[in-house]
Amino acid sequence: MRSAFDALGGWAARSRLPAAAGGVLPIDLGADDDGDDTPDGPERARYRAVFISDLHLGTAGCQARQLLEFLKRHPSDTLYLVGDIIDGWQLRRKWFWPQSHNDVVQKLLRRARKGCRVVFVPGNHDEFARQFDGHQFGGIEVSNEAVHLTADGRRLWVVHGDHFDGVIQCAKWLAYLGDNAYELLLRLNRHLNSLRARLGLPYWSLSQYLKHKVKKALNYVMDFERAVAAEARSRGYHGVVCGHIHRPEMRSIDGTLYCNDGDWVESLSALVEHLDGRLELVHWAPGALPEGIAHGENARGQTIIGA
Ligand SMILES: [Mn+2]
Repeated sequence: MRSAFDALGGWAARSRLPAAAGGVLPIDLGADDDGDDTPDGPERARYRAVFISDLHLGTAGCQARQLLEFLKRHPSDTLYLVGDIIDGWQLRRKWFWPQSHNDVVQKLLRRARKGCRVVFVPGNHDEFARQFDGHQFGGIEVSNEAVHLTADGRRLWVVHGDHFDGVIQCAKWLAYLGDNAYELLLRLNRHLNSLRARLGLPYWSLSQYLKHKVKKALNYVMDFERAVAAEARSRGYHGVVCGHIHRPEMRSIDGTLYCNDGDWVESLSALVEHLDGRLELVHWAPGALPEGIAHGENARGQTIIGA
């Protein structure tokens, strides 16, 4: 459901929010030591590139601790932050900034300081950053769209993806719902699953259930994927890396590689490029879940690697 709400949120933001909020980022730049002893320098990198998006820092749904664990174990030469990193919309409504979210931001800045090239491609929830296209913050490059060249010579267009909402008609009915509805849904889902855990039942994702049940949402996803791949193809790229719809995917669409790195609200997924240029979608096992819940598959039935 995030996808569709998010999508419509994009329209809402463009229509009613000022383009440049101009707010000060709630980042504490104080401590340098995040307790991670693993050097992030290129000499120790296990991955050529890592792509993550839709962290939604500043919302209760963000799985910041899981993300920190993932980042510690996935050093890379280049790290792409493919949008919706800090949720400016939610922060404007209600201030929510726990220590773990601050730790993520510090970790990203630290990684940039240690020699990792960090590229931030803003999304619709952090569109305030789009005005800083071409600038740098603490070593993090801001770029409204980027091009990644893989080790095997493929040119990938890196973009958040919200600009494709406008060309997709199927999701218009969702305009009547909003971000708050999604937050409520996630909270409901958490309570439901803590109850299910106590009853010894496996994790069950309400929003994933709805996503699969609501045909229009599915149509939206398909249309989104095709639209993004088609645009990448028309621009002459071999493929595209995006986020936005919170649905991890890597497949060829009419000969163009479509990669969606997922999100850190539910999917806990990332796209990685190995040193030889091979791309892989990785699913982080939610280590914080109680015993007996993570059975090697995540909520979408995909095999988990990592952890
Ligand atoms: Mn988005």
